Amino acid sequence: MEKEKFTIMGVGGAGCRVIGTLRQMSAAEKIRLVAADTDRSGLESSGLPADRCLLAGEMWRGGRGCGGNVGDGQIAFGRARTEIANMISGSSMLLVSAGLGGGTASGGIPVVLSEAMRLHIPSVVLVTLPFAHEGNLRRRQAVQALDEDIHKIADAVVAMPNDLLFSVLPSTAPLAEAFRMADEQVARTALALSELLCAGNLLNADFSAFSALLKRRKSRCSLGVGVSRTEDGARRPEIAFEEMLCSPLLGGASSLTEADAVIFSLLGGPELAVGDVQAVFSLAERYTRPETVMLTSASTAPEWKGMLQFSAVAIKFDRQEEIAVPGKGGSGGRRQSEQGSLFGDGAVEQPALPFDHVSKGIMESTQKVVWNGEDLDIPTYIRRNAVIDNGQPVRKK
Ligand SMILES: Nc1nc2c(ncn2[C@@H]2O[C@H](COP(=O)(O)OP(=O)(O)OP(=O)(O)O)[C@@H](O)[C@H]2O)c(=O)[nH]1
Ligand SMILES: [Mg+2]
Repeated sequence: MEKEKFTIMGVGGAGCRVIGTLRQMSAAEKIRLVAADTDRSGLESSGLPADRCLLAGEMWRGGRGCGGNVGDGQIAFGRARTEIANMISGSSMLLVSAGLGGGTASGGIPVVLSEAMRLHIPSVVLVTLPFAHEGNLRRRQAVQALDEDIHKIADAVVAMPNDLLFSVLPSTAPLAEAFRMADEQVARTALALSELLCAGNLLNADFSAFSALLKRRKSRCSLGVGVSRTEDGARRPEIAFEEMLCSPLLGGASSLTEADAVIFSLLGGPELAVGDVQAVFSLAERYTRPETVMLTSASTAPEWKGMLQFSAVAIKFDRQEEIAVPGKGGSGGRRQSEQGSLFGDGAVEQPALPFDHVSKGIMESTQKVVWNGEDLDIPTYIRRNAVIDNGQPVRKK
């Protein structure tokens, strides 16, 4: 995959700021950066030229944002499907970055993803979840957008709680400082993921393996990024690794040691030596358990000259979660039956029919009909996470 065809889209205020941060990194020069917001000032903070920006719902929202209203974000983006499709068409992969909890990103991202799906563009979502002190409404909106829409359409989702920042920041740290740190970490991770997924790298992660790890709905992610430079001399790999371990969105070394899966990615200039690769990955192995699933990638590019960046996305699975099947369309989750005891001894597996949520069709761009916190346009069996079986329990041998 050519890097020029890898598109990173920032959605909403936080997403646009991540794009602004990426623009200042020379290593992001070859990636196509675009931004979409309902707020004109958000797009300005991306620093992108007008032809790379989409001001959704301009006539109706007046370029002032959605003020935390998810329904407005949904409608504004729903009415801009053609523009969204034009922005992403021709991409070989799309990474969408945002902070969930407000109106624009929580409502708009599912629309962007459904357009990507229609155009057969694989999508990866990299989002932060609101700080606890932002209140329950923002948290609920973020979780609802993730669980009810984003996880069902995206090929891979990395969602990190902003609260992890407090593992390294004192509680008296100004909020602006915390957000600046988050922007930098998310931008660096977006860069690492784009390198990880571009072909032609030294070690290249297989997208279906990547997607299988990150498609599970109830996984918790955290991420660490460390950078070292030529001036650090022979200890470059160790310094990058140590910085990654202290990274604000990682949540400490225990996030690695307790992870079920970790995606490691090493980026460097043409001078990257075999010894550097060995040194950094052997350190990584020391901090993971033998049973941890590891996906690794190492790549070099001229624009990384003199720099070494090591990043980790640590994933902890929810034990109750379905076992994901790799690949687009997912061909349906397959869930170990929790009802096995109905058939005696718990020695029963219940096959699930491959039903996937694809889209709400014409309901996608309309205001949600919500009752008791449930979106009634979504079929009940999806809302309730029901496993639809073929009526044929299979006995385990
Ligand atoms: N990384 C980062 N996160 C931010 C920043 N500002 C806000 N956030 C987080 O992102 C969440 C969503 O905020 P915004 O991006 O402003 O929301 P939006 O998607 O633009 O939606 P509306 O403003 O309601 O239209 C917040 O709840 C915060 O947790 C920022 O400057 N950087
Ligand atoms: Mg906003």
